Amino acid sequence: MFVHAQVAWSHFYWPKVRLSLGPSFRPSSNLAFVSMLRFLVLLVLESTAAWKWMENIKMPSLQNLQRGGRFGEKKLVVITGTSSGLGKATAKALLRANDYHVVGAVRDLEKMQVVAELEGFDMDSFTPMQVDLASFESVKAFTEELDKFRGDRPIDRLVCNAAVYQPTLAYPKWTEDGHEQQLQINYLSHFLLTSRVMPMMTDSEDARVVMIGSVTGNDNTVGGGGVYPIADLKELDGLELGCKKPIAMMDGYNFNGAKMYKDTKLALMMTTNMLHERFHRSTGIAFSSIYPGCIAETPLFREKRPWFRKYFPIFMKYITGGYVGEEEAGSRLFQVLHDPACTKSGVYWSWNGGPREGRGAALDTGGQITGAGGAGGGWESIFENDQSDKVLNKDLMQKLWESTNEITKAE
Ligand code: NDP
Ligand code: PMR
Repeated sequence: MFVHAQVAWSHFYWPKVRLSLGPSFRPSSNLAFVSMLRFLVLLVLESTAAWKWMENIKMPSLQNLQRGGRFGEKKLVVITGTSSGLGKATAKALLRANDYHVVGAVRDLEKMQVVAELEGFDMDSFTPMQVDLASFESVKAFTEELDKFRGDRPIDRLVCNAAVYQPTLAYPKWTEDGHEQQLQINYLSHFLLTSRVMPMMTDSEDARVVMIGSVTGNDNTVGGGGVYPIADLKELDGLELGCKKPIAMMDGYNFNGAKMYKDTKLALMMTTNMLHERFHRSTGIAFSSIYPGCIAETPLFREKRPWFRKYFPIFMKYITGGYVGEEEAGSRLFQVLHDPACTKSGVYWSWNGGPREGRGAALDTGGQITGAGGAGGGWESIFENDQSDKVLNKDLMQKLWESTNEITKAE
C-alpha cells in the first residue's frame, strides 16, 4: 500500500499539482513546499494503512481479553425446543435484543436450520445443538457438548421449554429408557438437564433457570381446577416404583394422556420451588416458573382433532380471554429472562390480559392479581401468581425430589 501510494503520487498527482498551482508556479523555488506536502500526504496514507492493519490484527484479541471470549459481552442462554412455538418466538426476541448468544437445544437439527433461515435468525448469535429429551443418554451427551462449547464462560440462562402433549392416546408410548414419553420429555429429562447445567451457571452474575409451567398444572383456577382431568400426583406411588413400563403415571393409576401432560407441568412447578429452596441461597441462581398464556395455535396441539385445533383459539380468544399469540408469548418469556425485576427466585410469573390489543380480560392469568405487580420496562402486566396447594406441598416435593433423583441418577 505504501509503495502504491508513492507510485500514484509521482505519476499522477505531481503534474496535477503543477497545473492547479498555475503558470506562476516555479518547481525549483517551491520544491521545499511540495516536498513537505508530499511528505504530509504520505504520512496520512501510511498511518491510515498502519491503523487498519493494527485494527485487523490486534483488536479482536484485545476485545476477547476485555469481553471474555468468542461470545463477547453476550450472555449465554440455553433453551430447549427453539424449533417451534414459544421457544422459537423467545429465541427471536433474545436475538433481536442483541445481548444474548442463544443455544437452541433441539431434537431435529435440520428442522431447526430451516426454521432459523425462515425466521432470519442471526446465526452469529445462535447455535443449534442436538438433544433428544426422550433419552437420558442424549441429555448427558448434550450437556458434555455444551460444556465444551461454553469454554470458561458461564451459562447465564436455562429455559426448560420443550414439551409434547399426547391427550388422545389409549395406551402410553414409551421412551428408550422405558418411561412414558410425556413424563420423560417434559419432566424427567429437564430435571436431569437442570442438575447438569446448574454447575455451569454458578459463575454467572445473573443466572436464571426458568421452567415453563401452566395454568393446567396449577389447580387453583378455572383453567387448572375446572377442566378434567385435573393435575394430581396423589401420593406419587408410581414414581416411587420407578415409573417404568408398564407403570406410566406418577400417581400409579391408569394411563390418561391429558392428565399425564398436566402432571408433568405440576411436577416442573414443584421442582422450581425445590430448586429455589435448596440452591438459591448457595448459588445465587434465580429459579422461576411461568404460565405464558394459552398459545392456542402452536403445534403442541398437533394430536388434537382438526375441529379442536380450529375452534380452540376462538374459544380462548373470545370466551376465556386466555389466548396469546406466539410473538407475545415469546416477549413474555423474554421479559423473565431479560428484565432486572425478574431476578426474584421462587416465583410463578403470569400476565394479565390477553393479546395487547383489547387487553382487559384478566382470565388468562389463571388467578388473582396478588403479586408485586409491575416489573417495569413497559411490561406492566406481569405479576407473581398464586401457586396451588399441590404445587406448594412440601412433603410431596420431598418425595418427588428423591424419586426423580433416583430415576434420573441426577445427583
Ligand atoms: P410446540 O409444540 O410448538 O414446541 C415444543 C418444542 O419442544 C418443539 O421445539 C419440539 O421440537 C420440542 N420437543 C418435543 N419433543 C422433544 C424431544 N424429545 N427432544 C427435544 N425437543 C423436543 O409447543 P409450545 O411452544 O406451545 O410449548 C412450549 C412450552 O410451553 C411447553 O412446555 C408447553 O407445555 C408450554 N405451554 C404451552 C401452552 C400453549 O398453550 N401452547 C400453554 C402453557 C404452557 P420439534 O419442533 O422437533 O417438534
Ligand atoms: Mg382450557 C378461564 C379459563 C381457562 C383457561 C385459562 C384455559 C387455559 N382453559 C380455560 C377454560 C376451559 N378450558 C374450559 C371452560 C374448558 C371446557 C370447555 C376448557 C377445555 C380445554 C381443553 C379440552 N382447555 C384446554 C383443553 C386442552 O386440550 C388444552 C390442554 O389442557 O392442554 C394440556 C387446554 C388448555 N386450556 C388452557 C390452556 C393454557 C390450555 C393448554 C394447556 C397447556 O399447554 O398447559
